[in-house]
Amino acid sequence: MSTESKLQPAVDTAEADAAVAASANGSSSKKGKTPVVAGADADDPPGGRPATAKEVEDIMRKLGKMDIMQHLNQSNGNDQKSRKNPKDMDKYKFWQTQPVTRVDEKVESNGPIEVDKAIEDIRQTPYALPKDFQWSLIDIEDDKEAKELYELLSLNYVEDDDAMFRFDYSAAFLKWALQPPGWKKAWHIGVRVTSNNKLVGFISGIPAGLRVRSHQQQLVEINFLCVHKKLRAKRLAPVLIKEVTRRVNLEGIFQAAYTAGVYLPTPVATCRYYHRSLNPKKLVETGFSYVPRNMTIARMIRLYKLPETTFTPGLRPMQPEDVPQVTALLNDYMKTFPMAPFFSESEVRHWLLPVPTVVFSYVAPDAKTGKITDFFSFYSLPSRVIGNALHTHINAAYLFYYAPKGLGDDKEHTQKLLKDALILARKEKFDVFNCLDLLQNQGFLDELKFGRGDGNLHYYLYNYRCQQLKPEEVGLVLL
Ligand code: MYA
Repeated sequence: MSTESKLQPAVDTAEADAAVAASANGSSSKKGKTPVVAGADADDPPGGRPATAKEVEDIMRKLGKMDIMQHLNQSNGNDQKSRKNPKDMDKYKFWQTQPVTRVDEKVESNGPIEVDKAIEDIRQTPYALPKDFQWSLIDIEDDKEAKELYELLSLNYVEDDDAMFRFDYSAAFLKWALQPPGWKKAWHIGVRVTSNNKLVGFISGIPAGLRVRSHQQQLVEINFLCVHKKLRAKRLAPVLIKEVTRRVNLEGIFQAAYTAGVYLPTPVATCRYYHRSLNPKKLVETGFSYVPRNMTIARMIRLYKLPETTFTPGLRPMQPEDVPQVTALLNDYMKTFPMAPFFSESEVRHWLLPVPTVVFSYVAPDAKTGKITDFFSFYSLPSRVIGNALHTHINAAYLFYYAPKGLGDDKEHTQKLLKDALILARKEKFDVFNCLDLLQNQGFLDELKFGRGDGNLHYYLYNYRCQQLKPEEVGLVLL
């Protein structure tokens, strides 16, 4: 995962006002659809009716329209423009030298851009760093080094466009994220200042299996690229990327997948973040979300209130003996998406068995057969709130992999399952539940009162040409 997003602010227009007013008055413009009345939750306080799902949908849709207007207004050459939009290919000094799809290229077929190199043709020595810096592999099993990496990222990693929030991956999370089956220390690459040994740069690769349409293969997922704030714009990032590429190539791998908030040549898909408030008061206090006009905080609290108990019979935390069934269920579900990972049992054991404070996974068995029919997971990625007097962090849960009964063919069933994920996340004291518009997520975003975020997440493939995919064709979820 590589972009910070917060709830999109409403633009102050008559249309948005009307939408919010409709919700606040309880008036509805719905026609024909079965209303899922949020106010039906038994524990909803008396004295005000929360908006129906359709009303919320209308508000969200209208706010979505505002989003397009905001982006049009933004493209007047401000600082963010070159990061958010494509440049001419010859302006990408580094990326134009790499085997990636060009921004102006019309992709007719899918496949590698460059043929695999023979091992003896791969550079054997590390790329040169600027004077005063040296390479240093990070031993993520060592608590002291994991803490050094945590500190680099917690002060220098991804922020939202307004520099209000910064991802704060915990050290326990980083250990989990960097040590799946087949992980290699050689792919956890740090840069230190030679004189004082301070860690100032990092990039990582982990092994993974990915299928793109009918083709499947092993590749690497690249993540946690970071350069200390004081060393930005000095072309260190291209050196880190070339070094990880060299080290991955030495293991006979020539393709990679990665995500970023910035626009690079050239996304295979562009997804959007969505946020479901669980603790609206705190989110408003931190500036993550806002109180729309004609809405009050009390009303927002009612709007986002969740039941105390889950709906799905038998829902329980995933256990080691569930691994074979979850692997089969998840792989079957993943096959329904044109770009999706495939998992071995040991990968499912690593990625999906619960890890306290890091990843939360639940399964639901069929009442008669005991066979697992449903599964979902979410992970914990707090964001540091920059310069807020009341709060230091927002506790965010991110939807990870899931597999609903019947491969998601019953939309209402999937909605209920994901509502259970919200209920459990709230019980774990998360403030917000985030997800992208990939997988079948678009089928529950409105009904479960998610709001559109202000961040895009672009998906990229290295050395693999691929016709563009829609968000709902993406099954890959990166951390
Ligand atoms: S995405 C998360 C990235 N990290 C952050 O956003 C944290 C905060 N930012 C920083 O730490 C720095 O700004 C970074 C850039 C390090 C991002 N991915 O050194 P520079 C290009 C790829 O002067 P800096 C994640 O982790 C930029 O277009 N390239 O810039 C996935 C320009 O190239 P060009 C990026 O700001 C990473 C050049 O770098 C990114 O000091 C996947 C400028 O370098 C970016 N996010 O440092 C990496 N941002 O001139 C690719 C900027 O061409 C993996 N740039 O425009 C590729 C596959 C490798 C393995 C292959 C195996 C086969």
